Amino acid sequence: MIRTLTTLGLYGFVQQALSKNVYLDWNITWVTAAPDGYARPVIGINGHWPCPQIDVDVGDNLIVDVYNGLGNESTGIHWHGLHQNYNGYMDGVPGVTQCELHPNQRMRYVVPIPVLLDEFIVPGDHAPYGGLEPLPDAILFNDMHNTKISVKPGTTYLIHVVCMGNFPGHALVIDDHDMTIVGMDGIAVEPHFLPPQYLRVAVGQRVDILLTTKNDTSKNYAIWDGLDIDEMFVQEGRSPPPGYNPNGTAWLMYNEDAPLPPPPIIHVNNASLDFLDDVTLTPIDNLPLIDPIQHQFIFDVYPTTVDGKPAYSINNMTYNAPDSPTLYTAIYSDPDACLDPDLYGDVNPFVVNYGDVVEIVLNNHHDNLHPWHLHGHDFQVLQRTYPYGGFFDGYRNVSATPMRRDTLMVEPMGHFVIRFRAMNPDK
Ligand SMILES: [Cu+2]
Repeated sequence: MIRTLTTLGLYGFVQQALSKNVYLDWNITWVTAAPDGYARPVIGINGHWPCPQIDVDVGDNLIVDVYNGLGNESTGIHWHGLHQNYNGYMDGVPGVTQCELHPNQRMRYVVPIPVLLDEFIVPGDHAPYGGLEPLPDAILFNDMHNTKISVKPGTTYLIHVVCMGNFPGHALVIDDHDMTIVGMDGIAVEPHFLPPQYLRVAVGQRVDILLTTKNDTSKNYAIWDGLDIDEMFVQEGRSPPPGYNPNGTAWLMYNEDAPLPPPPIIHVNNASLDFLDDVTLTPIDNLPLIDPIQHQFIFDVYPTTVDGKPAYSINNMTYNAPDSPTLYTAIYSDPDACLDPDLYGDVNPFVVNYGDVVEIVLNNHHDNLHPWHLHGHDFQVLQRTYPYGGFFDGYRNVSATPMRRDTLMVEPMGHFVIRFRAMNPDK
């Protein structure tokens, strides 16, 4: 039986040092793991799961020789959060920035390590399914169940939260501790004191938090993580299976001898008001709104089906894999010809010039929320509606210094508007 997992990672910060080459040899294979007590096949590296930690310093070159030992799946390695500036062919997106890495094939990834707040890697995993998205069977903190995180009293910690599951999003509460948000998707933001709101993290998003521990070490505190029930059940029109537990618990440990308390009970009455609206944050660099724009692309996204299976369309087109990776088509064509959208085939291409300012308006005509991720760039978020906030009909109260990130959630039957300068071609 294949069970699915959804995970939250709390990861360390890379340190400044002299640059060096860091060489790794990875054999990607199926391994059997049972982090929640149920054995299942998972994708591992060199026979291990959890996958090995990579230790690098800012300025290093990470050089990874990857062998696909899966046998029955092609793959690619995406270094989520590393924007691969002028290095797009290392971005690991099969069919777009590279060919699929088929079983028994090898590829060397060379990845410069920039200054950043957080990042994680995603081995590409095709997960075909014949109906609604599979429900996660368990929540893992740092690849474990019932995770205990030891802390010292009276200490301020920088915590990196990474939502690395596939579906759905999460909410995170640390009982009786306040959190201050200082970064999102690697962008440092003006510190934002979280209470009374809760933190919501969509798939692929990263959040950096300061947390100051108590001086009293007599008690431990539960860390509560909840899967987004709206996204899984309410909006999908399905019921939870009997006994389904959408919550996971870990503990902040002050005292090994003290009991492990149950998680707090939280009540979310209004998803749009009780959760922090990340669009209201301000990047610490105060980058002004990028203006004027050279392109405005409007994406109307609808749920649909392909061969009877659920799918989504952008402007009436579902995803068509290009015949050859789009990046290769651009690199190997005549510099003038590569600006012609027809060159790329039936793949819904939007071609822009280097340095152009691009605005994307995304109207979500589905009554569920979805995270959207842009590779290779951070984008400014001009606006994002509450659930059922309607489709784009003009700008509303745009900040002069908009929030930036690389993964953004659009609410059901609502829209967002993002803007970025296209400054990341390949070499
Ligand atoms: Cu990514």
